[in-house]
Amino acid sequence: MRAAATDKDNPMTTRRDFFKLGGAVAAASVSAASISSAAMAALPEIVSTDKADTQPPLLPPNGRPYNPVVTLNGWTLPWRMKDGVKEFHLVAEPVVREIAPGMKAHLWGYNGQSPGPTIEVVEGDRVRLYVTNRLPEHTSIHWHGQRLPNGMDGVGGLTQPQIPPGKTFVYEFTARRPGTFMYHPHADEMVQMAMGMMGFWVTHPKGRHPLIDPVDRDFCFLLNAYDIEPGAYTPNVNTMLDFNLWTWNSRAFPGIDSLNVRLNDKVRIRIGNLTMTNHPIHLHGVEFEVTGTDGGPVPRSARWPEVTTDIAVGQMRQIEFVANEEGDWAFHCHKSHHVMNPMGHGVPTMIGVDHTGLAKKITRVIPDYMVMGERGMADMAEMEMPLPDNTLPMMMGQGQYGPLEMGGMFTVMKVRREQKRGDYSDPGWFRHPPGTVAHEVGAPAEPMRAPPAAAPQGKAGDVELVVRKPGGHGGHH
Ligand SMILES: [Cu+2]
Repeated sequence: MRAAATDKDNPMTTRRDFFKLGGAVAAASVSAASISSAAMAALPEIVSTDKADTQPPLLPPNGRPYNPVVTLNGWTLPWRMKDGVKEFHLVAEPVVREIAPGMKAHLWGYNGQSPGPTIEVVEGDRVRLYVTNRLPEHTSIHWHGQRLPNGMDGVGGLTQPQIPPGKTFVYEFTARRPGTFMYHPHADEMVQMAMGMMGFWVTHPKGRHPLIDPVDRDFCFLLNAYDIEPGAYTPNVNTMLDFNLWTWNSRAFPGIDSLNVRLNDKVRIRIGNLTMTNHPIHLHGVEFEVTGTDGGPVPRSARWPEVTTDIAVGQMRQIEFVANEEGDWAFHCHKSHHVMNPMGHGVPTMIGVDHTGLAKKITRVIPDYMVMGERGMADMAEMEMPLPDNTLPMMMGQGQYGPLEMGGMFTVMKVRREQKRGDYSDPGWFRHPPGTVAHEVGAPAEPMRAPPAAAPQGKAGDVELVVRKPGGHGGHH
């Protein structure tokens, strides 16, 4: 695994050599300090996972109480309380992430997975974060959105020396502002974020907050994107825009778990965008309000109802609503190419093209030739096409009524009356009350047509035309 992830290693040599010069000078003067190997023994235990399942919320074993979040296809990092300080240990390392059943990616992440574990603390907590670098190149961690001493901001070269491979640095600050944050490297960013290095951070309010309501369910995830050629395992890190895997927490539908909710629960969903483009995130069934961003809670007077909210690059949004409609509600990015898995590109539009005869001629040369897309692309969801190893069909996912024709940034919010408080398990498909599902009716009768209007003058079909030529004057005076 390690070897596969280091194939982008060579171009880094120059930068690493540069670090060797700069690091020694900088280390003495900054607050993020290297830890000696003797001190390593005293570090918090490394907790990691190789699973891509949604883990149950981590109830705080100590410190101020709070209502924990649920990370979609992720987990929360346990901490060690030491002299009143919450100590976390993050390990930056190559990981294997299942993007969806049938496809694994060789990514970089933290503590066994990409994204890394969610960090949950409480407003006012003193937080100490050890970061061990097991990558083949240097790294750093920026704590996006936090108020902290400048030397803890994690911008390699600017506020600290880079963390060299094999070394452990420590960050320490007080979580001053409650809200929705994330962490990611500020070192060789294009490569390290394209490889999946990122994680969520939630600072819960201490006690009641005038702008932060208690909720029954609190979900979080990051938007990310990869360019992994069908059959390959490692992302192309130079891709600027044309990604082929649009993911939530490094999972593509149907690999993204559903958000399982009890009827009438108050629900908060926190989302951060670390892709290279914006994502209009759309929830069916209810209206929501954006109650906060990475800048903090939104004043109540500035909230309005929405069913879609656009999340720009580097932004975070938290949405809230009461889940008072039962059902299986789609929840997805509204860019239609972002609810697709690979192979959707470079195919000409064939809708309306009659292939009859043509296909027959081609099959004389290519026996298993198959016409795709002359009636749209929906047939592809039903097709069992031979795929290269380790990729996903472009549309997949099965619902109770057939193929969902979705991939990428799509999942379902399942709202159920019988779901128990605190139960996040999947209740299965919604059982619709009789008579409430769209259904076929008998063959339509001949459409009613209005009788042809009697033309007052001239023959029927005589139409007066106004002809305009490009660049010229109107042809009718
Ligand atoms: Cu999108």
